[in-house]
Amino acid sequence: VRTRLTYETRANLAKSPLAKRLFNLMANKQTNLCLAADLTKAADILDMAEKCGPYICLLKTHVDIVEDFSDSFISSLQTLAKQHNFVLMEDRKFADIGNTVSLQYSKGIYKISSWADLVTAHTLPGRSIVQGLKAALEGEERGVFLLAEMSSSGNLIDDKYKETSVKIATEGGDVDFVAGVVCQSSNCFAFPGLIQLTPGVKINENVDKLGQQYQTPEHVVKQLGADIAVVGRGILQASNPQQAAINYRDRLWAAYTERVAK
Ligand code: 5IU
Repeated sequence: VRTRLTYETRANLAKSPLAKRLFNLMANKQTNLCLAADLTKAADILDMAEKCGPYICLLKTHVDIVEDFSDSFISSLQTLAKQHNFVLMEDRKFADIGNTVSLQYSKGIYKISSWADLVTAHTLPGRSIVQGLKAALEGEERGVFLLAEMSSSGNLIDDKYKETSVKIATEGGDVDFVAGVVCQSSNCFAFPGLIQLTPGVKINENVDKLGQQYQTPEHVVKQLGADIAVVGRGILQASNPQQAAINYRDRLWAAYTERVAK
């Protein structure tokens, strides 16, 4: 089973160069924590990235919520990513036809493909979404995480949608672009070269007021099969975000080492 294999082993099985890089980074830096930097001021995101950078493998943005977005914000973020050795993911959740997502990925104000190592996409439009995203690239090393499940209560995804999403991630000519799957269960996919990203992680809380459902770090890694756990408000709203990041990192990493030791 993929969840019993180490990140080092899985790096060697990955078809996506980005997945390989991220698996190796996680193993070397000893962290499987992703910070969801859902803040609306550029300076606040950079401040969080600075404080939490040493403890995360991935920093996830929603760039369209940043009120003072600028090119210098992006270059500062890239500098921090290099300095602290983490990867950048724009959680754009692309969901349109190939031609449109190609434009949304590379054009407009955000020019996402120019800076985001990874992006997320819905599989609803079919595999043409992967082709569309790939078509926007000009040789940059990039990857996509495809959504196969969501953490929100009452979401419309059923088993068939989940299975077909995983097929898109694992079959066909574009699998070298698919770095992983966003999902909530260890039986979601079998191929060990893909990374499972799992949001909905918080200590001391089960839900928020808008449909989010939370699990503990230990549960998502050991029971749900998460390779990388996404934590947003659990860190952002803590009285000491850096200490919270250390705490989440420690618990997530311990859960991973127990998982692969069994
Ligand atoms: N996110 C989810 N659930 C999902 C997917 C993405 O929460 O199923 I796909 C995103 C939304 C937010 C982050 O950016 O992960 C979770 O933030 P909190 O830890 O603050 O709930």
